[in-house]
Amino acid sequence: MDRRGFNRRVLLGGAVAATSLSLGSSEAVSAPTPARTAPAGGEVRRVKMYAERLDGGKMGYGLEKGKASVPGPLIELNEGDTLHVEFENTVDVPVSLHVHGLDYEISSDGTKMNRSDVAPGGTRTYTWRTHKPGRRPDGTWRSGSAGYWHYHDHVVGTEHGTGGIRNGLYGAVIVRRKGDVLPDRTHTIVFNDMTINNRPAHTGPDLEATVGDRVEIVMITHGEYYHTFHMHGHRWADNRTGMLTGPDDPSQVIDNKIVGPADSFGFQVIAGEGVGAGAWMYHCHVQSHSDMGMTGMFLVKKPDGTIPGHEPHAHEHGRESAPEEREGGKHEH
Ligand SMILES: [Cu+2]
Repeated sequence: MDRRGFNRRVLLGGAVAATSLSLGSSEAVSAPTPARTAPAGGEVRRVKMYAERLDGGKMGYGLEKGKASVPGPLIELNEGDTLHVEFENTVDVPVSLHVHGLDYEISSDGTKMNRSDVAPGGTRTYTWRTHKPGRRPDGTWRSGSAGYWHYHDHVVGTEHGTGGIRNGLYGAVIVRRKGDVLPDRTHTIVFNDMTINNRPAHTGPDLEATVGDRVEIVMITHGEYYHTFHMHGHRWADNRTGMLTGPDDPSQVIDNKIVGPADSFGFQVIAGEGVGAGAWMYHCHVQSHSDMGMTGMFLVKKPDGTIPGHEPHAHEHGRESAPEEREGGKHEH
């Protein structure tokens, strides 16, 4: 639609329709129905979580025995929710669960300092709470829990969990605010030392989508180095949700973000919006890091399933097949 047509719609009072049309312009990649949004929180939920040893010296968290993955399972909450994590340690050294960004009492800290780690074969319930934003009695504003956070071990190897994190004991936590737009699919990408999700160099993980899908990325960093996360053909807002709230939102729109150990952020993109299907790279933009293999593909398919110009596996020099790891790197639901 040209600008004149757009203005006419606004003048005719079709503000809602015009707004949704303007997002998609004349391209066939916008969602045809209003985005789904997060409900109000306030639920009390329980999950079982296991720490397990994996092949290749790795360790992982899982929601079922024998199903541990690197990264661990994606935990999604709404502001006001409480989560009780009944955690079982199936490995032969103490392991813990330590979360960033959420509310927890010291007994759920997951450190040796306060004996909140779990001995081999033991179990412990960690309780994570979240809260809505609001005004304190003194008039100052208290932020809500909503954000892209993460959890990790804090005791394997050293009292800071350096060995646990290095071996794969980490995962993503998303806390949503009522009204936050929900994605079609969420992927967790962790730059951990010189790996992505503890995978061999040059092996992704690859993220698959169809043009028009609303794809959410949670990006976490661990290890010793700084990195820059870059994605080809897609941009996001550098704010809590990674999305602009409207035309006056002052957040900077970026396609590259510098990150360091224990940082986390997230965003949503409409796959192929304005650019179409393709094998879009994402990678660390520290040049030596990308050259050493900190790179993967955002594989955006046409509705017929094809990707123009992309020969499957053509870019995968020396790629090792590791289907169980590929599964672990994705959280599709
Ligand atoms: Cu890097």
